[in-house]
Formats: sequence, C-alpha cells, structure tokens
Amino acid sequence: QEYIALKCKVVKWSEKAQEAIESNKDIAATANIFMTPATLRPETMYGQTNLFVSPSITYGIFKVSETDFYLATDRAARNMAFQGIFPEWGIVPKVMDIKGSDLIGSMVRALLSVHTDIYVIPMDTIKETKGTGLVTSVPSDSPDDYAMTIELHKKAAFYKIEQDWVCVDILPIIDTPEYGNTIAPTLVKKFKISSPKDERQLLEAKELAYKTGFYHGKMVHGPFTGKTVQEAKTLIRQPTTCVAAFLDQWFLTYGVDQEWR
Ligand code: ZZB
Repeated sequence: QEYIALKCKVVKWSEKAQEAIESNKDIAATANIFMTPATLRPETMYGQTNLFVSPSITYGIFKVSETDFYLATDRAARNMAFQGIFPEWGIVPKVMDIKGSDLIGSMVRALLSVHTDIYVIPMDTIKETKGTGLVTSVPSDSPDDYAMTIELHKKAAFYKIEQDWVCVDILPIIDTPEYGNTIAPTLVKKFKISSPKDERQLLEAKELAYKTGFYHGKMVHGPFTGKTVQEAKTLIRQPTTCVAAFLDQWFLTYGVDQEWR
C-alpha cells in the first residue's frame, strides 16, 4: 500500500497560527502554505469533510520553493527530503515549528472535495510515526473518521472547538452490496461503536470497510462513477485521466514505508 499526500492550501489561519506565522521572517505574507494529509484511499477524496491534526504533535513548516511551503511532521519531511520533494536532496528545509493545538480552527482548500474549504479539527489518536501526521476526514468511508466526527459534533465545547467547524454532511462516494453507499456509518452502527474510545470495534470496522470497499465497492460519485474501487484507485493517480490531471499540481506522492537514517 502506498500513501498519497494531498496538497491542501491553507486559506485561513486560526488566530494563534496566524500570529506565529506572521512573526516568522522566512515566510512572506504572500506564501502558499499547504497542509499535506496522507491517505491510502485517494478514490474517496470527493467526500473529504475536515482535516484532522493531533493537538499534541509539533509539526514543521518546510520550504519547497520561493513561494511554496509544506506543513507535516519532521519525520515525514525527512522522508520527503530523500525522495526529491525539496530543492536539495537529503536536506530538510525547516523554517519553523508549529503546535498542532494552534492549527485547530484553520481552514484549508480540499480541491477534489465537494466541500471546497474544510476546517482543521483535533484527533487524539493520530500517530506521529505514520504518514505525515495529518489525516483527511472521510466520514462516509472511514469508521474512525465517522466516529470522531460525531464525537466532536456532540462535544464541541469539551474539545474547545466551534460546532459548525465539524462537517456532518456525509456524501455517498462508494456503494457496496453488503453495507450500502455510506459504509462507515453503517458499520459504526452495526458494531455498536459509541465513541472513538471503542478501539477494538473500530479496528474491526476499519478492516471490514477496507476489504468490502476494495473488493466489492463501486464508485457512485465523480468522474469514475460506475467503475470499481480498484479501477478508480489507479485512475485517480494517472496523469492521463481528468482527475489525475491535478496530479502534478496538487498531489505529491512518496512511499512513507521507506525510512531514511
Ligand atoms: C482517507 C481515508 C478514507 C482513509 C477512507 C481511510 C479510509 P491504516 O489503515 O491504519 O494503515 N491515517 C493516515 N495517517 C495517519 C496517522 N498518522 N495516524 C492515524 N491515522 C492516519 O491507516 C491508513 C489511514 O489512516 C489513512 O487513509 C488515513 O485515513 C489514516 F475511507 O485517508 B485514510 C477503511 C478506511 N477508510
């Protein structure tokens, strides 16, 4: 399995992030800063609703060119540096650190999603050692994302966020004979999952969602409607198809399984 990282341009910073970034002399006021969530399911990107960050992870901002910067974990940036993503091979061009908790409430552009601009919200279970430490939320197809979405919507005040940052508008993207066209809510109900703390059931639901989606799923949204998930997974990444025409511009790919030392 290979991760694909998306480029989600920040269109609005939270107050705390804004202050931190404005005070950094290496970042021009006109710079493009992209958050780079890593996904194994590029075919689900039409249904992105939010971007999750871990409040307890410190992220870095890395300089890609005179105008562009990526935001990710140090570990992800180190991997990128050895895969030709940054100007100098093997050099991690970090310009600053920023706390995950300070990013919450920012807004990014999710180009493939029907919800063009999406809010950055917290997820405690994000692992620093996987992907880029940023996760794009697809509550229609990811049980973890659905459970977290419901939790945050129910307890917005507890999580110190605005309830309307949490998008509960769930778009059918993939249909399966077994669990209908929004597999994650169906499985969350079936396994009686009531919060993100139900780890064991969530793991089971995730595995079932991966398998069912991959082997029996058919696209019901976007340019690959009618095609199988297996077909769409490849098509969405090929430069010759309409969605993948974005590939050069909006996606960057790298194998996060590779660790460089
Ligand atoms: C969007 C998406 C849509 C995802 C879906 C899954 C599903 P896994 O399976 O455990 O290896 N992810 C990425 N990075 C992290 C991280 N650092 N910590 C926690 N979760 C992370 O995990 C791969 C998936 O976990 C990734 O693919 C990402 O969410 C999230 F419909 O991206 B995915 C049935 C799953 N469906």
